[in-house]
Amino acid sequence: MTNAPEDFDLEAELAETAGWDSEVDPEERRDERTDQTTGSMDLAERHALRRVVGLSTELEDISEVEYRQLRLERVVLVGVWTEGTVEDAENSMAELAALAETAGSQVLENVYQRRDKPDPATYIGRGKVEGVREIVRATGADTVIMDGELAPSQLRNLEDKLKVKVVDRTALILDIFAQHAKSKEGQAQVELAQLSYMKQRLRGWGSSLSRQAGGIGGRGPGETKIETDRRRINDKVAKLRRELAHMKTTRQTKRNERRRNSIPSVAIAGYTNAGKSSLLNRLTDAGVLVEDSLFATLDPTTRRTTTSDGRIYTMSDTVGFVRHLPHDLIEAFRSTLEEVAEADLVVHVVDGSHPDPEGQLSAVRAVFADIDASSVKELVVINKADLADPITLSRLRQREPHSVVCSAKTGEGIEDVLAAIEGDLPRPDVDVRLLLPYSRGDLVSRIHDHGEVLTIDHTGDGTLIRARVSEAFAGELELYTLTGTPEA
Ligand SMILES: Nc1nc2c(ncn2[C@@H]2O[C@H](COP(=O)(O)OP(=O)(O)OP(=O)(O)O)[C@@H](O)[C@H]2O)c(=O)[nH]1
Ligand SMILES: [Mg+2]
Repeated sequence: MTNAPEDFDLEAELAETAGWDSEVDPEERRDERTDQTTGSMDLAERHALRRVVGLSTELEDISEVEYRQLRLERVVLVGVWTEGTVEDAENSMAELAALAETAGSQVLENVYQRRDKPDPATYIGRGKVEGVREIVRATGADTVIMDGELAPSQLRNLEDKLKVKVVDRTALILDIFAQHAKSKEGQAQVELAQLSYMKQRLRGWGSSLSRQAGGIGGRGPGETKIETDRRRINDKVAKLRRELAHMKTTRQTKRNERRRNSIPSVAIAGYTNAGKSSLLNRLTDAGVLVEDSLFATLDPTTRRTTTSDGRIYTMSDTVGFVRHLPHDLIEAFRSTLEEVAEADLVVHVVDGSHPDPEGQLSAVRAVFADIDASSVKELVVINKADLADPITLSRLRQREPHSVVCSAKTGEGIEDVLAAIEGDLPRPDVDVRLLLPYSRGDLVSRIHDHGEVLTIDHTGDGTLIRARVSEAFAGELELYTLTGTPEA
């Protein structure tokens, strides 16, 4: 157990870092210069952050193992900015603030540091840790949230120095998912992701607990406990996987049913808060929850709808994506995300009023690649046209030739979206000429629902129809198919 890569010797590490406070980090010196020129630590700007009061976010004990509860109330956000422009860094911090607020925390301060790469021991520069400590003390924050996925050792070192709870962006996203999952399947998926995250970090939490008990290096009993915890987590993971596999079968059955009837499916996907649920509501009167919050939707909703010529297809809303979506979550949500991979068309919604819509498009496509959905036909819907800058809209239109602009809020462009979706749906492609007896009204309505009716005549012998239908359906209709040259 102690040989696991993430396990390192805490005592040795602490001894090694004992002198840090008096050392000046070389990164740090340059950092201070950068700060002066960019004004990135500008106090006024930091205070400009919206403050949201209330709502503690105590995670329920999601497993029987001893689990570090996330109670994020008064938080300080800390980022490391390694590449890109100042604007990119600020967008990233603004997104972290939105995530923190969605989780129910009050953001007190927001600081980031320019570095070539995160410090292996403390993520931010060693000298900067003291600065953050000052901020924590001055604001009375109880938690520091780091903008990234940190190694357990980094979290532990930071907690040791900052004397408050330190969580990373991944834990924060998992926490939001845990709060928002409603369906049984969604809850099981989040729990699975949380367990995988925890499992890799048991040692980290463990040392904090043992510190409370007074023995920093107190391995003996602690180790045994971690062993048991790990085993219990493994058992729980196995149980959840079995349950999820069962739920997947149920969904697969429904999907097969749709496929048998050749009902085309459209998946609405995109960055979180882009307006996916609003668009589904606009297009189908779905009545799905819309909220100005990140990851408002976790459980996919599917609605049946029809094209202007009456063919049935389905449209589903899906969980939103975000930059660096935690890998544990993608894994856990894989079966839900398969809906996107198996759709006939992906409607990729992007928020045209966001400061970096291109960044959102590529973050979403990175997830598409991860879930093998890159080959599905994609229609880009540039939403929030009512708020967006026209220059941004035309830039996006140019970059994404297969796109439409709309506002799910005002309804502007919605007709164009519908037309574009219809144009992209697979079309039934077998021409048939049928004479159906009047007793088979059911078949006539199925042809209306799933095929394209070209002509229809009610004759003395029955309903005479020329239509285009799918190959499978054409097979079913064989008995009534007329051969020979159609009469005029
Ligand atoms: N101004 C404006 N606001 C919009 C538009 N579309 C959606 N919104 C708002 O954007 C916010 C997010 O909308 P949702 O439809 O919940 O977004 P989503 O993509 O489903 O978000 P998640 O489920 O959280 O990933 C809500 O406050 C909506 O009212 C639009 O066209 N214009
Ligand atoms: Mg939604």
